[in-house]
Amino acid sequence: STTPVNVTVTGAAGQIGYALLFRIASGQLLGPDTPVKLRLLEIPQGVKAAVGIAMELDDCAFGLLAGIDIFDNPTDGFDGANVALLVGARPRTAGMERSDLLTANGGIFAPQGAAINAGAADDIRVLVVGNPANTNALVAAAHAPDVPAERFSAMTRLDHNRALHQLAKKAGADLSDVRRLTIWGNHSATQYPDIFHAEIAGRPAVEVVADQDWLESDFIPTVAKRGAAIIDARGASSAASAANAAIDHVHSWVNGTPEGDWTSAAIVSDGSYGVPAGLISSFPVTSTGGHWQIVPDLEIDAFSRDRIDASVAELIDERDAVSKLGLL
Ligand code: NAX
Repeated sequence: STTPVNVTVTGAAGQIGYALLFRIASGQLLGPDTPVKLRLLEIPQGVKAAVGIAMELDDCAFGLLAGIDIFDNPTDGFDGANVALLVGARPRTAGMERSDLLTANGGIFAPQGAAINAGAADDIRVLVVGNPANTNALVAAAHAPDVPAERFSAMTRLDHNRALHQLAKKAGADLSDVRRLTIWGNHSATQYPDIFHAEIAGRPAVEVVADQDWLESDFIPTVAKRGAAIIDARGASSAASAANAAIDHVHSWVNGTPEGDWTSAAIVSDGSYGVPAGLISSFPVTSTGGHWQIVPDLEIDAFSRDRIDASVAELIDERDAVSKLGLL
């Protein structure tokens, strides 16, 4: 179809925004046959920089870019949106208590959810990137009662991609041979990257690697703490890799996941795997027809159970905290 898809990006003038917008406009989000209209949402102080990015987008002469509009309020920013990438958030600053962080982000994601409810297109799909991503998605979804909860998701695809690389490197395998990895739980240091169902060139990953010590003391902490390692090395948080993961997430959601494989995304729980229904938690997921499905019936051993439970406990804590703050 030649009708452009409206893609709203919040935090458009930030570092992830800068890495993301050019890839969306070049067709990597929705494919080479789908024109896009960008709706850039910033806070008033970010608008001038967003105008500059729009100038650069114009200067790329992307054939698929059907228009760019810039907004400083969510009501206009989400009007008619088909896809919304919620990147802008309030970062944790030194000395900030968790309740301060959740309150500040509630002040962003509650009105954005309400604006999505009021004005987004019927097929709206929302990806929350801004941290704390799972709980921000929960808050946004709670303020959009007319939008099915399954249309709200939070990003663990960067964690998934980080895990893919680490496992392929350890096994000396091609990335394309690694399948069925899973990130469970929260996009935080408690996340659990699970290789017990993973395969490398068709063989169980745990047989190929067969190194429990590596799994516990290297793989899991390396994946979970990769964000901090990037900040340490680069002096700035992950941006291009985060943008890449956001592209991957939406592309998988809209265009489907390959037969025989799955990916990871934080989506609303239906109670699967002991994750309380309604929480937005990362699961192994496939997508067909534009809908995520949680991969069913995986066996979870005691080692995995403990780690999934720990991350889910953190999500329950965050949910209870935003609930107490009146944000749900
Ligand atoms: P930046 O600080 O570079 O950019 C954030 C932008 O958001 C700024 O331009 C700011 O003006 C804008 N903004 C703030 N409040 C807004 C609002 N209410 N409406 C619209 N725009 C608003 O941060 P950046 O490095 O781009 O990171 C953005 C978010 O992604 C952060 O919350 C960060 O923690 C999170 N990340 C999430 C990841 C994930 O895997 N889920 C990984 C990367 C990243 O750490």
